[in-house]
Order: sequence, then C-alpha cells, then structure tokens
Amino acid sequence: MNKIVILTGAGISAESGIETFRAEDGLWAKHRVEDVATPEGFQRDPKLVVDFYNARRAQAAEVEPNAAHIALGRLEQEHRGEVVVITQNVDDLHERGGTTRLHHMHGELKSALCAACDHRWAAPLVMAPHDRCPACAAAAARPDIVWFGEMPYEMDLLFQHLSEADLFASIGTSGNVYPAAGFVAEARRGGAHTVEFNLERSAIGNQFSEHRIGPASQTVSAWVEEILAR
Ligand code: BJW
Repeated sequence: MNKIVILTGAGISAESGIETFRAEDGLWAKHRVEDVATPEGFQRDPKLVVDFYNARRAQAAEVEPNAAHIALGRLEQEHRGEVVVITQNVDDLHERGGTTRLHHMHGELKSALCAACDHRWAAPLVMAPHDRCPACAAAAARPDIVWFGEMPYEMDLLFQHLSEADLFASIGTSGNVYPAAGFVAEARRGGAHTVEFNLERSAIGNQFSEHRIGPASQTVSAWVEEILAR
C-alpha cells in the first residue's frame, strides 16, 4: 500500500460541529442550492451568497479538528509511502489536523478570488459583495468556492494521483456530486483497493470493495492504526 489517496466530504467534519449538505437538517434543507452555490445565484444576489459564506467562515473558525482529521495527519507523517488527501470541504480542519499534502478541489473559505483577473488572497472574516481586488482593483471579489457548473480545481493533478493509487479511501461523502463521485471508478481502473467510510452505504457504495460503517472519528482512527501497524 505505497500510495494512499483519500477523498473527504462533509461527513468528516460533522463531528466537529459543521453541518453536512444533504442530511435532513443539513445546509440544503435551509438554503436553495441555486441561490447560494451557483454563479447565476451570485450574479442575482451577491449579498445573499457572500453572507452565506461569511456565516460558514465564522463557524469554521470556531470549531476544532476531530479524531478523524488528526488520524489522517498522523497517517501522512508516519506512513512509509505517499499519502494525498483530496477534500471537497472548504473548511481548514485537515490543515489544522496536520495534513500538508492536501488539495481543496471545491475551494476554501479562507480564500477570496477576483472574478476579473483570477487573483487570490486571504479572505477577511467578513467579505462584502463588491470588495476590490488588491491586484487589479476591480470590484469583483467573490468567495473562492467552486459552485455548480464550475470546474473543480487541479483536476489533471487529481486524476494523476488517482491513477497511481494503491489504496483509495472515501470518507464522509454521499457520492452525489461529480467529478468527485467518479474518483472511485478512476482509482479502481488504476488497480487500487477501495474503501468507503460512512454512516451508511453511499449512493455509489456498490463501487467500493470494502466498507467501514460508523462515525469517521472512530472508523478512520482505527483504520489508520491498522495501516501503521502493517
Ligand atoms: C458521515 C458522518 C460521520 C455524516 N462519519 N460519515 C448529471 C450527472 C453528472 C454530473 C452532473 C449532472 N448534472 C450536473 C452535473 C455536474 C455537477 C453535479 O455533480 N451535479 C449533481 C448534483 C448531479 N457538478 C458540478 O457542477 C461540478 N463541476 C463540474 O462538474 O465541472 C465540469 C467537469 C467536467 C469534467 C471533469 C471535471 C469537471 C462542481 C461541483 C461543485 C460542488 N459544490 C458544492 C458547494 C460549494 C462548496 C461549499 O459551499 O461548501 O460542494 S455542492 C456540495 O456538495 C459541496 C460539497 O463539497 C459537495 C459534496 O457533498 P458531500 O461532501 O458529499 O456532503 P453530503 O452532505 O452530500 O454527504 C455527507 C456524507 O457524510 C453523507 O453520506 C453522510 O452519511 C456522511 N456522514 N456524518 C462518516 N460522522
């Protein structure tokens, strides 16, 4: 198991107190996806979208990484091979849990993006809809988040990692959103063993060769112990 590639979703941060998207009381039960997570929604009502991400940025600053984030940080440090984490999450709990080889494929709450020149900078805790870009001065700041219909970040590099994986783990993601939901198929094509961590089998659960059912703080920590003991 030389190269381990791990995909994470909202479920890994749930036990830190960050709500998931598709739970009955999750974010999409309280906000319309079309309004807060599409470029069209941002065009229609930038303040609504910026306020949505301001609230999530404030919440993320108040919570702590849980045992699953910390176990993945330890795996990267102590595994003799390569460990790469790809997260769909926009919080910074992996970084704070010790992971450094990390890809935020759906962007980051801590980053702001200029829609005019693509410059990125550290987002203030509270963004305003028409903040100016520090590089080109256009009033075109937006949260650095990948919305529906936009291309997730670093796709070529991520597919390269997936094709090289000996072991692919998917943690706390429902398998509803592409291209992330297609990663297991890509890893299998490259010959990886695949394992899913979730409270239940996900929408794409039948594509995995192994399942670990239960809260990530417990199942991921136990799995990391197993790998490091091999
Ligand atoms: C636990 C737990 C615990 C809870 N322990 N587990 C038709 C077919 C196929 C694709 C499309 C289609 N029509 C449109 C598309 C494309 C579209 C898409 O996938 N739509 C689907 C809805 C069908 N995708 C896109 O538009 C993407 N871009 C794109 O495709 O570009 C073109 C392209 C072409 C070719 C190659 C590459 C690209 C962009 C997607 C952007 C997603 N954006 C969001 C919001 C922004 C970020 C944010 O605000 O935070 O990202 S949507 C939202 O969903 C967020 C998440 O990252 C993403 C995934 O959600 P996640 O993480 O899986 O959360 P949940 O809530 O769904 O699941 C949580 C899971 O955890 C559950 O299973 C629980 O059981 C579990 N759990 N507690 C373990 N303690």
